[in-house]
Amino acid sequence: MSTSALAAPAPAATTEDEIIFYDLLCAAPGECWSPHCWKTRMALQYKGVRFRTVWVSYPDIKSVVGHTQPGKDAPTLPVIQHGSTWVADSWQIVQYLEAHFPSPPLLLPSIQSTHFFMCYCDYVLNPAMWQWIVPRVPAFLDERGGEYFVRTREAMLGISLEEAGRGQTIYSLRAPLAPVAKNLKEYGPYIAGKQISYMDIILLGMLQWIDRAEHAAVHTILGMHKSDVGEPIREWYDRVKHLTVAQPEPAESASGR
Ligand SMILES: N[C@@H](CCC(=O)N[C@@H](CS)C(=O)NCC(=O)O)C(=O)O
Repeated sequence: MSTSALAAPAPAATTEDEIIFYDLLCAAPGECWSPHCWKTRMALQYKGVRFRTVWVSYPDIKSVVGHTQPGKDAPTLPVIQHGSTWVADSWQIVQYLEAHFPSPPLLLPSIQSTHFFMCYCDYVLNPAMWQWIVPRVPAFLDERGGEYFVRTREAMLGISLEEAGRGQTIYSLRAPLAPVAKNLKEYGPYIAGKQISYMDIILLGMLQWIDRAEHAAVHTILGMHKSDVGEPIREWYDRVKHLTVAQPEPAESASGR
């Protein structure tokens, strides 16, 4: 595991038994939206780790946590700080949490299968809906975050976000979700089998992002694999949705500048 255990220039006040979680700000204060940050938030909550959130707007990520990702032009969140240790990237973070807070376990049934599922979501599910979601993101971001998002994504795409989204529908997720539905039907009730695991959290993180963009779209997705024997994705969602209930905690903004 290669955690970014780097010395911080000015660490926020923290203790060995509390984690500081750097999450992405949006227009609704104290509400998580990013799929990757949701993964970390749900993992912290599921493991019962004591943590406090520092909300960071997109344009402030570099100044707040850039030191955890040396050489990266556009560093990313989530990042956590545990005492003097900083860990960047949701995948590194869950491995750190598993090592330091092993119970209840999340990397089930194995780290390799969890990694495979994460890659499936990152390289297949996410790209299948990215052009659908991208024009919907600025509407729920804070003003500075929204400006940053439009500028950087339009530069990346070479076209406007509206053009990128033209003709896209959430039904683009139907085919790539079919293996998940089939697997749930054969081996559920959870994605990894009999127990909740990080795989459930990964997919839930993506659905939380979609929910923030367009609430009705999640319901469309949940019904996509309906058959005469049931609705495996909806039934799974009803079983795991409680993991997304954000726990109350004192919050602090790093970007109220
Ligand atoms: N592989 C990273 C990806 C994280 C990521 O892409 N985060 C986005 C927000 S969802 C970000 O911080 N982007 C910063 C930017 O685009 O400037 C992880 O799993 O943590």
